[in-house]
Amino acid sequence: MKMKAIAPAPNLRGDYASAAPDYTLPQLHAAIPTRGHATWRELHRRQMALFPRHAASAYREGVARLDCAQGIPNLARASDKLRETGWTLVAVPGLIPEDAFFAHLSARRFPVTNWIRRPEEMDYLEEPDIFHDFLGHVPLLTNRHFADFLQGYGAVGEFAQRHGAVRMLARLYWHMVEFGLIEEGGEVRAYGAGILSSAKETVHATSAAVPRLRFAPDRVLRTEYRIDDLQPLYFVIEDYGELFDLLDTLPEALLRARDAEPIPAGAILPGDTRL
Ligand code: HBI
Ligand code: FE
Repeated sequence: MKMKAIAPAPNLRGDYASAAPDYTLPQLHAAIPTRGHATWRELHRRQMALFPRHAASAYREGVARLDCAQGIPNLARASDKLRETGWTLVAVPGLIPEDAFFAHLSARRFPVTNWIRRPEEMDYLEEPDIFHDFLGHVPLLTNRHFADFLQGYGAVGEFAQRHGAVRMLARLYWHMVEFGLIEEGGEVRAYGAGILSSAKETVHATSAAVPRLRFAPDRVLRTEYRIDDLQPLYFVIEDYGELFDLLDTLPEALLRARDAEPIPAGAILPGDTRL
C-alpha cells in the first residue's frame, strides 16, 4: 500500500486535497495553534457585546447553549449539544460544491470550515471561515423550526439542480439564512449568520434607516444579491415556522422565480411596503 509521505496539515486554509469525497475532513482540534484560538476569542468577545441589543432571542439562547467563548470549538463536542434537533457538525476545507453542500444539509450535517481568518482579516473576509460557519450558523440549529427548515432546504437542492433553479434557491439561503431579520416584541432583531458573524453588518442590518420588507417567498426568490458590501435591503420574518412552512410549496415557487424577471439587489418596487 502506498502511504502518504506527509500527514495532512491540520487546519491548513482550504486543504481540499486531504478531504473525503463528501468534502469532510477530520477537525484535528488538538492541533489548532494557540493564535487561532486567540483570534476566535477576540471575534467572539466583539460579537457577544453586540448581541443583547441586536441578536434574535432564539439565536442568543443557542449561543449560550454552545458556550464557546474560550476558543475554537471542538465540533464533536458541540454536536452533542445539538442532540435535541439531531444535527451533526462536520469539518470541511471551505466552500464546497452545491451538490455536496445540499447533501450534507438534507442529512442534518452542517459543514463547518476548519480554518480561521488571519488577524488582518478580523473585520472582513470574502469566504466563510470557522468563525462565520460556527458562531453565525450553529446557534440557530438549536431551534426546532429553523433546524427542520434547513434540512428541508437541503432536500430541495436536488430538485433545484435538475430544474435550473439553484440560483433562486441560493437567494433564499442568502436573504433568509445569511441575512434574515425577525420581529420580536415590536423590535427588529438579526438571526442571519452573515449578519451576526460581522460587527459592521450587525449594526447596519438592525438600523431602521436601512430598508426592510416583510418576508414573502416569491419576492425573496426573485431578488438578486451583492456579496461584496453591506446588504442594501433585508427581509423580516415573524417566526421561524414561516421558513419551515414554505418548504411544501418551495419547488413550484422556485420554478416561478426561475421564469420571472429577477429583481436587482436593493431595488424597491412600486408594490413593496417598507416595514
Ligand atoms: N459550502 N461550506 C459551504 N458553505 C456554504 O454556505 C455553501 C457551500 N457551498 C455552496 C453554497 N453554500 C451555496 O451555493 C448554496 O447556499 C446554494
Ligand atoms: Fe454562511
